[in-house]
Amino acid sequence: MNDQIKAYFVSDIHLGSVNEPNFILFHQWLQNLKATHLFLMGDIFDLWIGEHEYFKDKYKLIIDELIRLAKEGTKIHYFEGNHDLYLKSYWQNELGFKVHEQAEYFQLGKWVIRAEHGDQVDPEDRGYIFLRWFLRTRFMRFIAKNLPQSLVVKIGEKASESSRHYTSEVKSITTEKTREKLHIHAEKAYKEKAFDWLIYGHVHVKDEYYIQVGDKKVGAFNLGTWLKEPLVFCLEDSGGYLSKVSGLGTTTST
Ligand SMILES: [Mn+2]
Repeated sequence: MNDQIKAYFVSDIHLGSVNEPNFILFHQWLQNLKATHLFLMGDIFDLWIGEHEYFKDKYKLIIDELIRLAKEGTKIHYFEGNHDLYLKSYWQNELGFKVHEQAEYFQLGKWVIRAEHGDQVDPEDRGYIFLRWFLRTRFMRFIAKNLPQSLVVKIGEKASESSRHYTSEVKSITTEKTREKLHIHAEKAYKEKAFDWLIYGHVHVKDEYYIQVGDKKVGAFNLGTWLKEPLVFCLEDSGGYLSKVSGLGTTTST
């Protein structure tokens, strides 16, 4: 075992049924993955709420691969998105992965990483900020845990659908505006606490931005969404890059 890092970041896959091309692609990619770290950056599943059996059954193939990877030494982190919520009880307490609800910093080799889902990027999005707070109240956690599973799935699917419409609507009208907001967020976050890489998703807009700091450049990369293009971010000691996932788990530089 050497000290070299090979960390992968994926976001906004929005996995639905097991027959979907992206499900098969992601599953194959996991089967072939060799990584020191895997960061699931949120909205991996189009819907996952709490620890209901429905989700564990539906996504068993994916979970089995993640368990295998963890056993073989890959450190797995899962950031909650707005389609996958209340993950701690199952994903952290039972499976042993690290679950995060907001931005976190990591030291990976020589790099300092800031990672976050990205749903807190837009301070003007007051409707969503309220919803995010509301969904994480004790009351809503209680509801999600104690309602019958079939009802949780039904309500969740409706909410997931409107959230996806909301996201794509807000973002498609204003891709340029979205990019602007991402860049403002990156600059602001850097001033609060320095990092070498900022990795996020949520807005469904692939973006590679560099903050100029003296004579060095700091990367702020948005992973976009697998609904448009199956991208992963790979970080090694030599640097980081976005790469496209194609069949049989191979990745190619973009
Ligand atoms: Mn999201």
